[in-house]
Amino acid sequence: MTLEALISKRGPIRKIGVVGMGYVGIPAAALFADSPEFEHVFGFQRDSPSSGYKIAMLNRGESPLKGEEPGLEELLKKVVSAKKFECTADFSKIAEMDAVTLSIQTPFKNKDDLIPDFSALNDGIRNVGKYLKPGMLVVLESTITPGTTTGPARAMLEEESSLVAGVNFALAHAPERVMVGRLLRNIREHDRIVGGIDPVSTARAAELYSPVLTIGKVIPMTATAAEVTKTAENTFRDLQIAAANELALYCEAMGVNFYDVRVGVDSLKGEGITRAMLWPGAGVGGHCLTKDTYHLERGVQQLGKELLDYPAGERSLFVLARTINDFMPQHMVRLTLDGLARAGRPVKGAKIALLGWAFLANSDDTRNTPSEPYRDDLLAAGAHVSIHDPYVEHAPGITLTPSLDDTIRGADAVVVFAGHRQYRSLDPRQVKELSGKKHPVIVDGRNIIDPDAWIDVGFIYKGIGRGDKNNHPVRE
Ligand code: SAJ
Repeated sequence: MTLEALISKRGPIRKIGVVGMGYVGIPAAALFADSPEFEHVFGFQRDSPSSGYKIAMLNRGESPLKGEEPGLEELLKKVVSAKKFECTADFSKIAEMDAVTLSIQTPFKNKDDLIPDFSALNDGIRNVGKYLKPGMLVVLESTITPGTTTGPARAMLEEESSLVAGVNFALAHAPERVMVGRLLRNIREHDRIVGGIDPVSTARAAELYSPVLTIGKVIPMTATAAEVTKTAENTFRDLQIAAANELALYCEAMGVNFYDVRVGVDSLKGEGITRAMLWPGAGVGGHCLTKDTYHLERGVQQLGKELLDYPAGERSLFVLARTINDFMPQHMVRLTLDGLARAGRPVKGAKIALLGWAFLANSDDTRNTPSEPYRDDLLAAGAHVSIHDPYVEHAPGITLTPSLDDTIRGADAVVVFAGHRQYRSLDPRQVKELSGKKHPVIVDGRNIIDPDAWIDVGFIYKGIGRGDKNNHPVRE
């Protein structure tokens, strides 16, 4: 019997399994359960010491996710009390499902070798394979290296089930595009890339996702194209940021205000001509842009092998973009040292007030924060670094100073790393007073400081992209 016949024999998708109760799987399961088209949803979660607690919480309709997620808790309570969703560690129930999605994280083992750790995802895939039945649909939602769905994932599912993908079961990749803080909205409103290993799998996966989309629409393609889309969308964002960072460094070297140039370049609009220039800054953090470029690179190395035609000996533009973005915290060190030198202050023993540990403005997310390499370099240079962040109470390996005044008190340099709204209203006079210095240094990594207001009260100003101000006369 063909896959199409197996699927039509099974009829419309009614029972759905979601493997991995994390920030992607939980809202996805709740939205599937809330759709009248579907009968029942199981959330599959390993009863492990670190995350087994989620099972009981979810079955009480409570969300184990930290941070605000508008609408999620209410939705969970609704679908649990309607008995349309339940969480279980009993993976054998997968055998009763019509469709199973896997939303399991794929972090990198360590920041240096950038090899992804697929072990948790592979465990999930093997667990699904063990209970796979003819006519079922399996969808991978995790961010994966292009070639994973049609390669290792397919192989593990076939090995565990003795079934054949595309013949006995459907297989697809539908990458998640959610942002913490707007999980439900993103799933409902973002267009959904749906890539099957064959057209029948793509169609079945489109049937699974269409009911949860409100303004978003399904964009069908092959599984590998879907993997490339997900990694490329972040690679391109990282590239755009790197281009802005490089131009900002050039502007500083040429004594030019980057932000004037940006307005100028942006003015060439119309007839579809846009430059979409993003913003330079103290660096690029987070768990998306810092990794997805390397997934894409590994994909082309594995899938493209000798087939890739590229300028001989040249390294990837995308990897160079990563290098430029990762250079920005070092540039912030340079701006700080130049400022201290102008103030006649050796860096050894200097006090640095580091404002912002989160990687994103007005967020508590500290993953891969660019503040960390900056802080490490300043400590290595013999400075004292006190760290403040209004959204972060604690982070591994560092001590945060809760009070902004205490952080600034006695500082030789105040360095803005995150564009938190609280820092936009800093008063230069008060900060100078608190510093107790004749010429304290202010380094602006996120373009939120007005240079003249601080220079006028005696600060030594340094700002990313501000070649017009970085060598200003010091006000006595
Ligand atoms: N950044 C800059 N200049 C910019 C924009 C960002 O330096 O012009 C820095 C930020 O300070 C931050 C880092 O880059 O350190 C990442 O910022 P981000 O706005 O890209 O935030 P992320 O990392 O959370 O990106 C996520 C991604 N979403 C998913 O992977 C589902 C990304 O694809 C989205 O474009 C982005 O959110 C978004 O638009 O909110």
